[in-house]
Amino acid sequence: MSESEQYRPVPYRPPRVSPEESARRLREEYELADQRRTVRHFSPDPVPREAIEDAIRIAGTAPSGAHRQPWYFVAISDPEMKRQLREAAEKEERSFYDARATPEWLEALAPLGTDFNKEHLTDAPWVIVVFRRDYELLPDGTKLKGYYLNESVGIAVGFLIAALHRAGLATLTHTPAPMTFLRELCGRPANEKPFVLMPVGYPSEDCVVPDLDRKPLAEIAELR
Ligand code: IYR
Repeated sequence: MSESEQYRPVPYRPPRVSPEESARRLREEYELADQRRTVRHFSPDPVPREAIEDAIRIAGTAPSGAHRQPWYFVAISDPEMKRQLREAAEKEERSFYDARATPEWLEALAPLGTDFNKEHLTDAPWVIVVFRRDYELLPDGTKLKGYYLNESVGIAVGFLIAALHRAGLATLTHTPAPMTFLRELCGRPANEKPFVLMPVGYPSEDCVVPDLDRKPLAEIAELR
């Protein structure tokens, strides 16, 4: 895609879904969505690479600013790479929990039971590192800027989480801070910034999650 391309619309005729069928699908989708929990205790059971590829393909269907598709996914199953990832992430997290986090932040995290220990990074069969691509470098050296980068990549990650959940796979949305080490570890170029780290797998047999409530509709929305 070069910047000088013109608008050339093509027909779009998705099959119309009846209101009844819509209602049924939405109820079903909510039941499923409400069963999803962020998991911090993973089984080492393998997940086929095709599942990861298919889920990333779904993430790549997300809408994006100016359709620049400003994302790149690195899925890691190599044990040595996961070990290095864990080591680097734990180094950052230790300084976060011991020094950088404000008391208010630590208080907010207390009910989640998180700490610097990131065993999920080596336990989970896959860790997906999502990068935000700030600009495309065209073969002639010109930079093609991305737009609404965080919004676009955030939506793609949402698609990814939902697709994996639907496939019976658990995820953890992990954003070690700072994440700069990920770019080097994954050998990615300077136009890409680490956005999120996502262990993927099955919950371990002894997996526990915090006892959380979700806000009811009336607290998160109003319809006028
Ligand atoms: N990045 C740290 C801390 C952390 C921050 C938030 I906000 C969370 O919802 C969970 C954890 C960590 O991964 O432990």
